[in-house]
Amino acid sequence: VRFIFVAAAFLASSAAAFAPAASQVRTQRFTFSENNHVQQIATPYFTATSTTTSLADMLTQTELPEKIYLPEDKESAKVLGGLKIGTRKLTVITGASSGLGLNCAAALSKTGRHFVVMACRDVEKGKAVAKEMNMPENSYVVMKLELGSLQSVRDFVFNLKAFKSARPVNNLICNAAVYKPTDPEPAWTDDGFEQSMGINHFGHFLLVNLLVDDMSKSKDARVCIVGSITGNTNTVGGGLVYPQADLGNLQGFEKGAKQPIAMADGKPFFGAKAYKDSKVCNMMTVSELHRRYHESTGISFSSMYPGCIAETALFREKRPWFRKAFPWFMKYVTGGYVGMEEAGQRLAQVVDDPQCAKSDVYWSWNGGAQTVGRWAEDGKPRGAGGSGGEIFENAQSDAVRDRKTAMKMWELSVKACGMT
Ligand code: NDP
Ligand code: PMR
Repeated sequence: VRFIFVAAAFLASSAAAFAPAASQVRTQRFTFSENNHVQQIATPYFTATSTTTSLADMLTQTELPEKIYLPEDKESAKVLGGLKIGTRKLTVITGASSGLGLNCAAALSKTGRHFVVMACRDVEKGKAVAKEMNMPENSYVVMKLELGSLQSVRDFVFNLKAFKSARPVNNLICNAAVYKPTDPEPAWTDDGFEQSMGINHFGHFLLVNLLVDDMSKSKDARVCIVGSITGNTNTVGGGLVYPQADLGNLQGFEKGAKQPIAMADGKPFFGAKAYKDSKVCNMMTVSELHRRYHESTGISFSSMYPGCIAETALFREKRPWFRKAFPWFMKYVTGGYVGMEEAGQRLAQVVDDPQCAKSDVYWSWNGGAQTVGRWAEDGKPRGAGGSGGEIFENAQSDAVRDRKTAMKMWELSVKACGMT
C-alpha cells in the first residue's frame, strides 16, 4: 500500500489538474448581517476568462468564508460549488489539522485519487499544516468544523453541500478527538455535553447522520469512525489498564447527557474513562449504522485502531515525563507503537483500498507484540498495532458488540443531538 501511495504521489504532483471545460467562472459575493446570516447578495464580482489556468486552480484560490449562506436558487449554488473535483473521490476528514487526521489527509491527497475536505476547528492551522505536509495544491480545501457545537456541525454540512454542489461525498472519516485524563472537573461543549463525549461522539454522530443520505448517492461510499484498543476490554491496553470503558446502563444518557451529567453511566466525572467510553460509542455507532443503513444505501461503515501513535497531541494534557516515556514504552515494551505517517497511511487505506470495502469491520494491523492467553482464545491474531503489520479484521469486545446497549445508545444520542 505504501508503494501505491508513493507512486500515486508522483502522479498527483505531475497532473496539472485539468483544462477548463468552461471558459467563464463566476462566484457570488455575500454580505453578512451581525448574526452571520446572508443579508444581501451582490452581483457576481469575480469573472474570469481563461484557457491557461485550470478551473480548479481558480476556485481553490478563492477564499471560502467560514460560513457561506447560499440563496435558495440552484443556479447560484452551482456556481459557488463549481470547484472541479474531477474523477477524484470527495473525502471528508475531521480533525485533519494534527496527528492521525493530518497524516491521513496528506496520504490521501498525494494519491491523486482523492479531493480532501479537511474539516478543522482551526481553519488557519489546517491551512498551515497542509502546506507543511506538502499536500498538492488543488487536492484539498480546509473548512471550519467545531465538533463541540452541534450548530457548527450543521453549518459545516450546509457549507459542504453548497461547496460540492450536487456531487455526493464518497468518504467520511470521523477522526477528531480530545482526551482529558487530568482534568479534575468536566469541561462542556456549547450544547452542554462533557467535552470528550460531546466532541468525540455526539458531534460525529450528528455529522454522519446528516451525510448518510448524500453519501448514499455515491458508489462505494465509506464511512470510517476511528475507534481504539483502549475502548475494547478484550485487549491488554483496554482490559488491564485502569479505568475500563463501561457505559453501564447509559443512565447518564437517559438523563439527557448534559451538564451537570458528565458520564454516560451517570457517575462522577472521570476524564480518562470518558474518552474510552466515547470510543465505545464511536464503535457502536458503526455497527448501528451498518445495521440501519448498509443494505439500503450501500455505504460501508467501519471502525479502526491505528496502533498506538504515542507522539500525537492527543496526550497534550499528560505530564512531560509521560510524553517522553510513553513512545519508548510502546515501542520496546508493548510493541504497539506506530509512527504518525504510517498510522495516517493505515487510516487512508481503510477508505482507499478495494480490500477494505467490507462493512461492519473493525480494522487493525498486526504489527508489534501479539496479545496472548485469554485475549486470543478464539485463535484470532490480535496485534498490538505496532509498525510494519498487515491489516486484519479484528474482534471487538463483547461490550462493544452488545446490540441492546448499542440500540439504546443510538436512540438516546438521536435525542441528545436534537434529531427527533
Ligand atoms: P491529535 O490531538 O493529534 O488530533 C486530534 C484532532 O482533532 C486535531 O486535529 C484537533 O484539532 C481535532 N479536534 C479536537 N477537538 C476538536 C473539536 N472540538 N472540533 C473539531 N476538531 C477537533 O490526536 P490523534 O491524531 O492522536 O487522534 C486522532 C484519532 O485517533 C482520535 O480519534 C483518537 O481517539 C484516535 N486514536 C489515537 C491513538 C493514539 O495513540 N494517538 C490510538 C487510538 C486511536 P487541533 O489541531 O485544532 O487540536
Ligand atoms: Mg496503554 C499491548 C499492550 C498495550 C497497548 C497496545 C496499549 C495501547 N497499551 C498497552 C499496555 C499498557 N498501557 C500497560 C501495560 C500500561 C500500564 C503501564 C499502559 C498504560 C497506559 C496509559 C497510562 N496506556 C495508555 C495510557 C494512556 O494515557 C493512553 C490512553 O489510555 O489514552 C486513552 C494509553 C494507551 N495505551 C494504548 C493506546 C493506543 C493508548 C492511547 C490512546 C487511545 O486509546 O486512543
